[in-house]
Amino acid sequence: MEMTIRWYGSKYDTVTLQQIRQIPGVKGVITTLYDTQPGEVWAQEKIHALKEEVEAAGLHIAGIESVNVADEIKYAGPDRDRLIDNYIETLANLGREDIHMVCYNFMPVFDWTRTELARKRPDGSTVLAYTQEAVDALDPQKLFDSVHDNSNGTVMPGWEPERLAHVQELFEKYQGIDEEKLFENLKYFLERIMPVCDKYDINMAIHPDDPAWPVFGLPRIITCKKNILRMMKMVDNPHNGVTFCSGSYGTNPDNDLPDMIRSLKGRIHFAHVRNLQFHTRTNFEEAAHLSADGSFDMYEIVKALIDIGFDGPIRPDHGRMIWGEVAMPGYGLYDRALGAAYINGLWEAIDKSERRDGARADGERPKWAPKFTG
Ligand code: CS2
Ligand code: MN
Repeated sequence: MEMTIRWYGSKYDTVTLQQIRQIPGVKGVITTLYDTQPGEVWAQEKIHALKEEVEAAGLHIAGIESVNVADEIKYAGPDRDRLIDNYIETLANLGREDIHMVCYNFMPVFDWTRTELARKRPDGSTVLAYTQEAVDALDPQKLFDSVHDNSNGTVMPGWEPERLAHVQELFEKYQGIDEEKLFENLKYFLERIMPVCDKYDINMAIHPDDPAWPVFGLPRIITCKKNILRMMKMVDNPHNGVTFCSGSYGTNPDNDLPDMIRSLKGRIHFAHVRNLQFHTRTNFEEAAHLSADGSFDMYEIVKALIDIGFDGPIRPDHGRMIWGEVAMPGYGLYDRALGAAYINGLWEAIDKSERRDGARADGERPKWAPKFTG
């Protein structure tokens, strides 16, 4: 695996590349052209400039999150072929710049949904949280307004004001789109983009729907093992893969995360590792990455990734807001840095104990030889 941090670009992120560079083990960022709209072609010069900026800071681009898919592709509107052509051109431009992993999602209208952006935890940190009751009591426009008003002056990914200014109209476009239709539209999209992915060796990594069930009556399909395996099979190309996001699949406690990871061997191109704390099945909040702070056994998640030989980029996901930081909710520096350090620690411990202790059951230890690196 390669430890990475998501970075929104110097114009949009409160975290700098120089800060990211100082997190132990981080050499790669996952980034995006945050000022492009879904459906637009990403110009190669713009990608190149972003790459140069990242490289000047001693880092590299380990992948893109996200090249967003236009709603019109998701609901199969009359303009979808032109929009897919644009997507293909964007992928080719990324490939020409030697970028080989693209995260995206296929959620109608909204990206992830949370009902609170700053729920206070007993230790005074604040986190993103979700209750079904709050969603049931709100209409989509109100939810959008509250996300917008509570994002510390930042634009939350997937909640772009330009697109969501017309929430009601967007909802109407999805009338008649059920799970089956959405699967069909995803298949159509994937079949059209696979040739360019093959040509430039681009791994597409679909992000799961978050939460992993329909919200506001909109269908959601990337939610569980059965559906994700159906998706892998329906376009059976290794470039058609997934982002394994523990916090998103984990919103449904019936999802056995280590088992899902094992069943996706070879098709996980990107991993988001984070923890949640459940109060009830539909009332949860995000937690520190540490197992003891939330509901998940993070050791088992990391172990499953190691067991399948996962070697793609991995990143801590949403962090808590701590130590007085003011940043995009979920995307401050401090708690994500703690998360990266923790995941790195788990990884090193599990990896070494499996490779070394497994091979040295007789108790022999490797020679103690601190490295001099000059
Ligand atoms: C999510 C998403 O992983 C995350 O941080 O909150 O915003 C994710 O980036 C998108 O769904 C990927 O397209
Ligand atoms: Mn995620």
